[in-house]
Amino acid sequence: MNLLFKTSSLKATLWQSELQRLVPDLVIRKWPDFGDPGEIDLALVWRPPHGLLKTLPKLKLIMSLGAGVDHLFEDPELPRVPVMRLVDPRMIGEMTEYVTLAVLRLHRLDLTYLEQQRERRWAEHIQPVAAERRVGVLGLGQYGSDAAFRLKSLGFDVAGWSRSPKNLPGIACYAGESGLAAMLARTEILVCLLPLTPETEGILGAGLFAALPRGAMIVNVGRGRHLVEVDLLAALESGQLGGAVLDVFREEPLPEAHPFWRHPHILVTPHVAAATNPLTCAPLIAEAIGCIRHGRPVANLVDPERQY
Ligand code: NDP
Ligand code: OXD
Repeated sequence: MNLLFKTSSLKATLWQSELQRLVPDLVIRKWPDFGDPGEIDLALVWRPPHGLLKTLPKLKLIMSLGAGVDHLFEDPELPRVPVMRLVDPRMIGEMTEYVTLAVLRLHRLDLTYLEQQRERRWAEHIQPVAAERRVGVLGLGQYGSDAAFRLKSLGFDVAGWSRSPKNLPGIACYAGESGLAAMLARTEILVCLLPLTPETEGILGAGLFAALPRGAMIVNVGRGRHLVEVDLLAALESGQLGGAVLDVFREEPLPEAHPFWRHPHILVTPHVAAATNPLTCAPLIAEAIGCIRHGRPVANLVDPERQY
């Protein structure tokens, strides 16, 4: 089988050696010089150029080099070929670490104390305990539910929102349009772990911020296009929002002149919440290739209608 491989990862060499070790007869064709498009059976890609995948007539499976698949569905010429995403427990654990740290930092007023330290100002603020802090998680899928359970185990008062109704022990679950307003009204720290789809793009905007209690804080680890950046700046300016931890951005890398870099109430990380790891993800790819070879159903296929 011939695999088209396109990545910008620093771990490309490790990816290739792991795939070759697990599937010795796999022919890995690295983009952009991948030879005859007519020979490609499988694609393992991150942000392929629009129109590339439709030039592969024998393509049987598109595999995302990440959990998200928005980088595939944004191609207007994406062929009607099954799309698989990575569901890796290691990545989920990393994300939960990131979200826990971000929520704890906001909960413990870290941004305020960092600002005070810069100004050498000694001032104490009232500190609620976790049980008195209401956290809301947008998206209760692989990542959102794991993060919600961990936050709950730390004592936070946790709610979550999804498209379909859920029943997760210890988590107040809300669903659909009507559920969103109810969850926002009780949320002091909001975590976005939604996939980016036409329905969720721009969800973190002025309307949503206004539905949160005054001074609420947000963590965005979904995608940059969930957030309306000017609305965040306005909400921080007016005091409607008290702070934000952001890992994903409309433009990545975040441009040097972007106001988020220097904003005293924003913490920026460079899209590192959960990194794709060749040692744990290559076995998932090898398993999918085995399924294609033997006509078995592939796990973690994406619904093309929902786009996640
Ligand atoms: P899943 O597909 O497992 O879960 C998605 C969740 O979002 C589901 O609960 C789903 O509801 C809910 N959802 C989707 N659309 C809507 C909607 N319109 N209204 C309400 N709820 C909705 O995704 P994952 O948890 O695996 O991943 C989530 C995202 O995390 C990825 O798509 C990616 O963008 C991001 N990510 C970011 C990383 C980083 O490093 N920053 C790393 C990895 C992922 P339902 O359950 O009802 O279907
Ligand atoms: C992913 C990501 O989707 O790293 O896996 O953002």
